[in-house]
This record gives sequence, structure tokens and C-alpha cells, in this order.
Amino acid sequence: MRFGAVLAGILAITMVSSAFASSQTLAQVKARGSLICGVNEGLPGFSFVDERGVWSGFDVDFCRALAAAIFGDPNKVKLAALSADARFQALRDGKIDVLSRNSTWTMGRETEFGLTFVGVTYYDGQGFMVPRAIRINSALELDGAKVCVQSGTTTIDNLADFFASNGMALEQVVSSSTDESVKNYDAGLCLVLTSDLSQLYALRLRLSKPRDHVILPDVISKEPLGPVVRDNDLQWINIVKWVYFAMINAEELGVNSRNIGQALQSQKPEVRRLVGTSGNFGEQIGLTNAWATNIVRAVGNYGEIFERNLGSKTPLAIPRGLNQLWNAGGIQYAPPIR
Ligand SMILES: N[C@@H](CCC(=O)N[C@@H](CS)C(=O)NCC(=O)O)C(=O)O
Repeated sequence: MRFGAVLAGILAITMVSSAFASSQTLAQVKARGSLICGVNEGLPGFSFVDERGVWSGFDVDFCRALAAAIFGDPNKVKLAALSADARFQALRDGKIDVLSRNSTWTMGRETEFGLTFVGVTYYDGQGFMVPRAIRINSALELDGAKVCVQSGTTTIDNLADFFASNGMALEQVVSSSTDESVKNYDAGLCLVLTSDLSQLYALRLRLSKPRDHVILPDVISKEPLGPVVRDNDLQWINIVKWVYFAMINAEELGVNSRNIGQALQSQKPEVRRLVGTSGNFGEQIGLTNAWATNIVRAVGNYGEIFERNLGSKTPLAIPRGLNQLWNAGGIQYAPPIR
């Protein structure tokens, strides 16, 4: 009997604490009046602050989309610049609400750190940059090369795997920030710079003579990049996940920041569910039914966000490739809102 009472007590405490954990983040964000979003310290195209202190980039826009979904205002977000080494601990410690920082989804990062990746906002892969003058065509010709690489990344692990599995000798020049890696490479302290391919294009622009450097065709890894949250708050996981899915679904349905006013008048059932003129989907995740309309109005659909930050009219000019929608040759795919 007494054992039963103790057990009931333990169960009650567990239920109360897990109910608390499961709704904590949104309540805290709302009480604070802003979202705290972890981003890269400086990576053009993804997360970059200009001389006037204005942030821009693909990952920054995801933070703004989340703020728009929650508050109806994309500016209710504080961006916390984090190094590769510090990012996951900052999330675990509750210093940020969400991490949107070119982070690769791996099994270990979820299981060891108690985190959840909500989706893949950008499919990337690791590559190599070398001086054009050395005239090589493949990473398999890099036996014995000195390679500049950053700590706390999947990059450094993939690099070791690639050289070991091809029986090649490797000398690493490790640094803890991109700035240092780029400076080391530019100064000739290493022959090769390795990172996610999207970043190599960005980093090449920072070299003293970008045209003197080539990116080799080899892609040695899968780098599914996406937003990360703590794994103990299902409501928050759903919010962050569906913000990403709403951006993809909006593009698929042809709803964008220019025609969002017309979309609100649309009679198409799928558009109506997205923009909240039918159904109750926003309220069911703790937001308002205008959540997706607010995202699209403030930051655009997925395609608009991609083009604005990374697309053909930007200095990076990265092709959509795998990040094209699934019905246009890529693998970006979102479950339906219904
Ligand atoms: N996607 C990889 C690499 C992410 C990463 O941090 N890459 C470096 C190399 S470019 C970076 O963004 N550094 C920026 C910085 O620390 O300032 C991961 O999640 O580990």
C-alpha cells in the first residue's frame, strides 16, 4: 500500500514535470517577447552581419520566419552568434531556444546531446578547395597534403575518414574559427581548405585572389543541415518543424510574399489550410491560424529565401540542386498540412 502511494507520487511528479518540460519553450519565448536563435558568427549567405550591424542569410531568415510565426513580427528575435565548438552546449544549457547554424544532422548529435534536428533545410556535402596552380582534378591526388579544417565539426571527422579509407597520409592544420582557417589557407599554411561545399563558395570570396582557387568536383559526405532544438519539448519541436514545412509547402503551392494577399482569398483547399482561412492548424501547435501567412509575408517561401541569400543573383550563385523541390528535380519535400 505504502509502496503504491510512493509509486503514485513518483508518477504524479514525473507527469507534472514532463508536462512542464513539454510546453516550456514557447511559454518562455512568449513571456520574454522574443526568440533567441543561435547562428553562425559569420558565414556569407547563411549568417552574416554587415558594418551597420544588420544580419542576413539563409539561417538568419529561418530565425525570422520562426519569430514571424510566433509573434507575427520577424524582428522579435535575438541572434546569438556561436562557434562550431560552442553551439550544441549553448542549446543544451537553454541559452538559446533554437540553433539555426549550418549544423549537420547526425545520429550522435541527437543521441549524445539530447537534441532533435527537425528537418533538412539545406542538403549539403563536404568538398575541397585548392590553388588552381597545383593543377589537380581530384581529391584522390591529395596524398600527404596539409589540410586546413575547423574543430567541433563533422568536417574534421569526414576528412580523417576520407584520407584513411583511401590509404592517404593526412596532415591537419586545425583552427577553431573560419576566419583563422581562411587566413591560414590564404597564407599558404596548408595546401587545401575543406568545409561544407556551400561554405567553400562563401569562403572563397574572402580570399585575396578568389579566382586563383578552384573547388574540386569530389563531394565526400552527406551534410544534411537543419535547425536543432532540445528533445524534451514536443510542442516546440512541432513549431520549429512546421515552420520549415510551411515554407516548403508555400513554394509548392505557389504562395509567395508578393501574392500572399491573393492567397488569403483563394478557394483552393490546400492554400486555405496553409494560410489559415480554413482549419485550425496554427492553434493546434500553440500559435495563431495566421502563422504561415505571417512567415510568407515577412520572409517569403523556401524558394524566395534560397534565392535571396544563395541564389543566382547573389555573389554565391549556388544552384538549387538537391534543394530544389521534390517535384522539380530536388529532394525538398514537406508533409501536407491537413
Ligand atoms: N556542417 C558542419 C560544419 C559546420 C561549421 O561550423 N563549419 C565551419 C567551417 S566553414 C563554420 O561554419 N565556421 C564558422 C565559424 O565558426 O565562424 C557541422 O555541422 O559540423
